Amino acid sequence: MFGPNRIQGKTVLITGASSGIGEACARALAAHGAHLILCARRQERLTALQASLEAAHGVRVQVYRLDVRDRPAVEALAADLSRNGVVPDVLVNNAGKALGLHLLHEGSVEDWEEMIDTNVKGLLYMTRAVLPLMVARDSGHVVNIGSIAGHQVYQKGAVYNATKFAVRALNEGMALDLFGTRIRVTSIDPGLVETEFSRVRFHGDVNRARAVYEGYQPLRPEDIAEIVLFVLNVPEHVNILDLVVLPTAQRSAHMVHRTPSGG
Ligand code: NDP
Ligand code: 8X3
Repeated sequence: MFGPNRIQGKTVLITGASSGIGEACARALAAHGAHLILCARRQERLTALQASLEAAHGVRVQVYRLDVRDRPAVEALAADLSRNGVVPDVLVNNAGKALGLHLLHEGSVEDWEEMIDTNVKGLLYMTRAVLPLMVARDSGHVVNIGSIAGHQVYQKGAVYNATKFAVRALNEGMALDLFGTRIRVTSIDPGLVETEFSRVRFHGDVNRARAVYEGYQPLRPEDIAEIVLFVLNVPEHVNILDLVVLPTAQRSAHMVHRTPSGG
């Protein structure tokens, strides 16, 4: 991180903090003195993370077992924060997934619904619940985790692509609707990051998931966390609206340079 630490003492709410990019963001932010509100469905993972971050960094970490698709639960979380006088300085809308890789006419409607409900509606529920708290005090920062898949469509990915195109539209729309406020809005749009993402996409097929990351150096979740830190740490008059981040070996959603040595 460059310059002074502007993250220290801030309160950051992260969805999908039990794994991958969300977990890496939690670790990086805690190491820089941020207090955390961590949400995901696998509460036992969050509780372990909470204990280790509190012990290592002396920050406050609250955990919530939360399914972002559950609108009443999302609203209850915001009400709970409000009741306790907690206003997140930062909301990281990270929870998301791809499910399946199929031609549209062969795809699973259940997979489509889960992707749309999580990536689009869940992000909207969180934003609708938390943003009014930021607007009321005219400060805050929303970081949406989009994807290169929201810039370029690839075959068999249409529905995941559509959800990430939606995230890009919502990011832009949020920025416009917050015109005149001091609230910043950023989308971080990664290419291939080695997390549980592909294991989830292929419904637990670990061999197929591993193959996605073979023959090149994919991004690590820590790379994205470092970029989130950077984006949050720039001075208040600076807003990074949208940032596409790819592995050096990846030049588009369709082009990944793989070699036998994986170099
Ligand atoms: P992971 O599968 O490792 O992490 C996904 C996180 O989302 C988990 O913490 C999971 O927690 C949480 N999550 C999933 N469903 C829900 C839900 N209904 N409610 C609450 N939390 C949920 O994947 P990544 O870290 O890679 O993915 C994070 C984000 O990054 C996603 O939005 C993804 O689309 C995006 N992305 C990923 C890329 C990649 O190549 N990995 C590239 C570009 C973008 P739990 O299961 O405990 O609820
Ligand atoms: C995740 C990256 O290329 O699998 O958003 O869609 S990709």
